[in-house]
Amino acid sequence: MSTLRGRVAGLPDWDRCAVMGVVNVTPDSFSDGGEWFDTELAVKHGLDLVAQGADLVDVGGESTRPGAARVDEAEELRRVVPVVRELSAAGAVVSVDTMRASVAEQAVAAGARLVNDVSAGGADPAMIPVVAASRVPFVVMHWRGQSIDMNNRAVYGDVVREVVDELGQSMERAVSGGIDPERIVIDPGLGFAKQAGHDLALVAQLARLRALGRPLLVAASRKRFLGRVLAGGAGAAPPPARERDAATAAVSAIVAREGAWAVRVHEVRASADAVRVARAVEAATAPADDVSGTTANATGAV
Ligand code: PMM
Repeated sequence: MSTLRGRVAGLPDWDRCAVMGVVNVTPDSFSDGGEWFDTELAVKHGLDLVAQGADLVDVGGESTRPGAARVDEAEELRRVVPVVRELSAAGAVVSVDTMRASVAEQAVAAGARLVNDVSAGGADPAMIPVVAASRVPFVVMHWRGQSIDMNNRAVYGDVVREVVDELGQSMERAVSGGIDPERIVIDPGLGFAKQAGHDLALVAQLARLRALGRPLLVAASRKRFLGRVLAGGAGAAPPPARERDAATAAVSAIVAREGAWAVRVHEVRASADAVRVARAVEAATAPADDVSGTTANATGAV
């Protein structure tokens, strides 16, 4: 199955779906706004996520929630770089969540091993050359423009086909800009210029994104579509973002089983369990794999 997940040059091979824990060094993220808006607290939170089972820690200093305005460059650097430096020094595999080439460049200099740009290089023309020169892996996410008005762009005929086509174009732009294709990760961009039905269709048909031939990152954590699902009836109020973690872990199990390379989540523990269960089920399904320890225990109890 690891052939399904694929490998990303320059990063460890986790032999199961990896878990990327989120550290938002922001006062205003939709999911955990303000909680880690301090270098020391953010570093401690990142280390806690690693202790809970995060394989990577994604550090971001700019909220991308629908309607969010941009943060200025100096402020983003101030938020992100010290946290990346300290987490990297402590041995964490750190990714930087930024749309700015200058932030990506300084974060890589501070130890970041992956650049996660929700705009796939679309927001800053210097991003692709910087990533190509630094030879770190790059997340190419499906994006149709800045958060301030992205909901107006949530218009699709066949959402999966259009996301695959547009991701393919973004990948081509990255590769022709010098990024090694073996270092590219793709991401359907759940919630970015998408309504709940679009997000669900992308999760349901994740296998169609494999046509792009690169490992898949899925970031469903606490997003609006889960709020819609949990609300039940039309017009009912969705639970707050923080009450969507069990639903997030359910998505982690589903997409891990579908061959996702990684899930990006705020609450790590449950998704770390979910991807391990998915891996054990996968091993039990493939007779050639080693299933020792995943079947009945020594007493025969199940
Ligand atoms: N979503 C958010 C932020 N960064 N990065 C990737 N690759 N994919 C996503 O879907 C994504 C992202 C949304 O904000 P959050 O940090 O509060 O989840």
